[in-house]
Amino acid sequence: MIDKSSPLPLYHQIVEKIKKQIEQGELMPGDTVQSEREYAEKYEISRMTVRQAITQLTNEGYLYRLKGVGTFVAERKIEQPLSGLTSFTEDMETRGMKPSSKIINFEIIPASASIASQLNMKEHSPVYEIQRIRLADNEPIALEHTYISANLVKGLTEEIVETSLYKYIESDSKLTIQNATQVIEASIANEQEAEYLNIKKGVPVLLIQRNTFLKDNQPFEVVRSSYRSDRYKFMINMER
Ligand code: 16G
Repeated sequence: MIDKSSPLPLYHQIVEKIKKQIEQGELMPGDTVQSEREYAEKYEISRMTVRQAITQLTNEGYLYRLKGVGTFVAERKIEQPLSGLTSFTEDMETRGMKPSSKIINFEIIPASASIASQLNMKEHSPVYEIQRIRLADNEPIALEHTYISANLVKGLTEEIVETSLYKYIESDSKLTIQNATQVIEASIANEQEAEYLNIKKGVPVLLIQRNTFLKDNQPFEVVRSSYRSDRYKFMINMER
């Protein structure tokens, strides 16, 4: 119930109540939430207070609004820890989700000056250029644009990159993936991202660039990925 004598603001109590209903599965992804008027009547509070709560839940990604249709419970975001150098396949399997990939492009091309310098190779050396949509439980989560040094990683095929690139590199190629640097920026979906990720053009996406190294600091991979910001968030533990 709502406790009007509590020092906690009323809108905050509504926020907590709806969050609890979502966490306990009483409200499921895709469910419609009650209208402002219904909540206001139920709890005998003003519609303004309800609106404030719904706005906060929308901003936090728990709910989403469809103009003229209603307010719905959003899918839960995948929370990705930023510790440990893991692959998409490993990340999804750890959560009990089924990873898969759709290949948009797979070819060997001569490296551009920028890619060559990041991969520590001569310009025009051969690199695999791979574009994949990464899916979790058949839902598109990220669009990855990968360059792999073809001098270091040999024998890659389209079939292999439909599953796990890292597994192939470590198990079949017997190379050791050691470390990576990763930069995360905010961006907005362009036409291609919108189409492949099943989102609207112009909505926020998380842009990630990973440069990955084998042992002895040999760069083998440059990846630019766009992650759906409505389905993905990053988490980091900090110590002091
Ligand atoms: C992750 C990596 C990507 C790597 C891929 C390998 C990020 C931002 N990117 O998606 O750099 O190429 O895993 O996944 O984490 P795979 O082994 O499943 O092909």
